[in-house]
Amino acid sequence: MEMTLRWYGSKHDSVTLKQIRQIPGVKGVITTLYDTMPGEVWEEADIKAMIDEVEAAGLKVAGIESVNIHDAIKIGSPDREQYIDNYITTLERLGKAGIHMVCYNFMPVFDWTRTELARVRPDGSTVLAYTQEAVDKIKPEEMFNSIGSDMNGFVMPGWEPERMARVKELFEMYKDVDDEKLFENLKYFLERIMPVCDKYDINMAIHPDDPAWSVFGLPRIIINKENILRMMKMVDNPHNGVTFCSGSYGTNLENDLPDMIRSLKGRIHFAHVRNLKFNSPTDFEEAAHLSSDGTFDMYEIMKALYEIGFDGPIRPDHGRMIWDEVAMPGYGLYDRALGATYLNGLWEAIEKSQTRGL
Ligand code: CS2
Ligand code: MN
Repeated sequence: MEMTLRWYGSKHDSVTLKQIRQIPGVKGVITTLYDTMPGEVWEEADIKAMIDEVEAAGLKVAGIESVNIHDAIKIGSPDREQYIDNYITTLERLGKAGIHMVCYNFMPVFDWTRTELARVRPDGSTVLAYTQEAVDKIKPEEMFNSIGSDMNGFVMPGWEPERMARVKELFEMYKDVDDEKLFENLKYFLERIMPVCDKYDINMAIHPDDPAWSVFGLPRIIINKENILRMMKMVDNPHNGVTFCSGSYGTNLENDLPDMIRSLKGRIHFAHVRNLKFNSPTDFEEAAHLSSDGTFDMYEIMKALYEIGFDGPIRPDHGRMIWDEVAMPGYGLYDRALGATYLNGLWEAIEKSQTRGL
């Protein structure tokens, strides 16, 4: 595996490349062109500038999170052709620039959903949290207002105010899209992009829906082992793979994370590893990465990744806000650096115990 950190670019991130380079074992970043909109073609010069900036800091761009998918593609409306063509051009340009992993998601309307961005834990740290009870009480268009003020002045990807202003309209556009239709539209999209992925060896890594169930009655398909295996089979190409995000699949306690990892051997192209602490099956918060701080056995997750021979980029996912840091919720430096170090420690121990036959 290749340890990385997500970076939002010098214009948007409170964390610098210099700081990232000083985290032991972190050699690369996962980034994107944050000023582009879904559906736009990425300019070659912008891609080059992004790579040059990262390389000048002694790091590499280990992959893109995300090249976002235009709603027309998810809805399957006639204008999707143009947006798929644009997506293909962007992939072609990324491939030519030496980028081989692209993360994306296929969630309608909302990207990840949380009901609190700064829940205070007993140690005084603050974390992102979710309760189904809170979601059940509000309308989708109120979602942004309820968390917008907790963003510490940052604009969070997936929660851009311009997009949230259109929530009602977006719901209307998705009204005829159910799970089956969404699967069909995903298949159509993947079939169209696989040739360019084959040509430039680009691994597509779909991010799970978060939480891993339907919110506000919207269809959600990338939620469990059955559905993800269906997706692998429906477009059976090694470039059609997944981002294994423990904190997203893990929102559903019925998902057996190490078992899912083993069943996806060869198709996990990117990993997000974080822990959650459940207070009840529908109330969870994003704990520190350490197993004992949350509900998941992080050793078993890392061991499963090791055993399937996972060699792609991996990153700690959302961190807690600690030591008075002011940053984008989930994306401060300190707790993610601790997370990276902990995951590196687990990996070294697993590797040595296996290679030394202990
Ligand atoms: C991420 C997602 O911050 C997060 O929760 O894991 O927003 C992820 O980047 C997208 O869903 C991937 O397209
Ligand atoms: Mn994730």
